[in-house]
Amino acid sequence: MNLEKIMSDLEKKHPGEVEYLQAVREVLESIEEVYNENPQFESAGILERIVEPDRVLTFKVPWVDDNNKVHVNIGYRVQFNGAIGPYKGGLRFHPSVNLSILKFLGFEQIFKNSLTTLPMGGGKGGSDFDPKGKSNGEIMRFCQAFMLELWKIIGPETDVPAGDIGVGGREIGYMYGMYKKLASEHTGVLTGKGRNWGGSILRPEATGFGAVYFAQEMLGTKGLDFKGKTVAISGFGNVAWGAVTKVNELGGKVVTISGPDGYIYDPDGISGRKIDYMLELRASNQDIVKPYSYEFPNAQFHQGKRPWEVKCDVAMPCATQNELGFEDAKKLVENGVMCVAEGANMPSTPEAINLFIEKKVMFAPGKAVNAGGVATSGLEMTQNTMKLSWQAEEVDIRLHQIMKDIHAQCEKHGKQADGYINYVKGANIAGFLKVASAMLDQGVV
Ligand code: NDP
Ligand code: 2IT
Repeated sequence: MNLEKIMSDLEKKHPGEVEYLQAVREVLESIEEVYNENPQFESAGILERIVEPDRVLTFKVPWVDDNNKVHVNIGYRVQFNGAIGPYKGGLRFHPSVNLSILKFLGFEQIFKNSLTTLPMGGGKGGSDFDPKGKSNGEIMRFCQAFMLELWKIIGPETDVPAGDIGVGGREIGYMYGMYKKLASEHTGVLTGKGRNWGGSILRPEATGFGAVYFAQEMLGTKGLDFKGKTVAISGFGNVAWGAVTKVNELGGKVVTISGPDGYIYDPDGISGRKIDYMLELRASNQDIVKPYSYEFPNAQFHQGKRPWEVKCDVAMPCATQNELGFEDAKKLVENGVMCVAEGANMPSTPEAINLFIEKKVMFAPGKAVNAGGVATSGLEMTQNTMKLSWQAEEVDIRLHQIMKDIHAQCEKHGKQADGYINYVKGANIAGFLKVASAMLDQGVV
């Protein structure tokens, strides 16, 4: 593999798409060795084919606000790779959304979905729509206008979107309603549905729960667990909420959450009613965490800062991409962090990851750690196909087992001679091998 040549060709074709190029480089660096050991990959052009999306749909989303003003947003769906199953991946509504971000997320999703052991290809979509401060009616009209275009290319056996930043149960409901009306069918075309109309009971918690199950496996390799551990978490959205809940259940103490305005340090631990309060904060649609410090006076708000300066045993970035840089990683290492598990997608920069690996801190990437969300989406698809609804315990047992299996795959492909597990390498190699072998079986298509 001529990595630098592939990267420079890609850069020429996709100038300025920094997040996408960052995600591709990480995977290529990890798989270089196995790729070179298997010349059949090279002769089938696996790399050249896997780094380009199968197709990208871009569309206009016009909608009318409460004051009758017309707005136009851009909608996207990136169908990246369908070798092992229908395209599957979330929809992100955030003003920062662009093609580079959706291509990085869609590319990551290929390997993440492969790791889940379920038959799902990789995709991602979304819009630069900003849900912040919008009324319920505006959110509904936007979701309907978005689906008016998207429905043409999705389907339960073709492409199955779900939530991501800015898209939760409410948005999935509005989009599903419009799809059902247009397609005249009630099928599992989206996941994250309400539990009364085909949704999986544990889907809202699944990403955070799964992330903590994965971190538990990481700690387990050293004979440790969450009991008595201090945990720093970023974000206060869907993933952070599930993670905070599960860490508490397992006996750990979560001392931080964060928003774009700064972070909260709560030395007493974020538990009980405080976790419910996180949901209330989110529901306020303002996306700021500062009010937590008024509600719980022992907690301190640190304006414009990130939680990584706090002393902790375990760090779980659960907000967004590139939110943990080299300086943050340095502080975490200086403060004795033992385990970093990414709940978000690509939250650590390459420089931060390299430092963790160099210092032999246990570090695992989002595509392994947060795969419980899409895995539970896969279980929702299975239930929809069977027209059955499983109890929470059944879903939780399966989710937990899938996270253990993903950990075992990472260990198998990432364990070094000195015993250190390079989860980045392990996750990328395991995820890649399955997709690449499916692509070989199916010919050049
Ligand atoms: P949510 O929308 O529920 O929460 C994300 C929140 O984090 C937003 O309110 C956003 O605020 C805030 N945020 C954005 N940037 C930062 C930042 N730099 N520091 C702190 N907070 C920030 O999203 P999710 O919880 O669903 O997603 C979080 C991450 O997890 C994303 O990377 C997503 O891709 C990933 N993920 C989500 C899954 C899911 O099932 N939902 C599954 C797997 C991964 P603002 O809008 O103001 O920027
Ligand atoms: O990044 C992700 O894995 C998600 N946002 C969830 C995707 C899904 O299809 O459930």
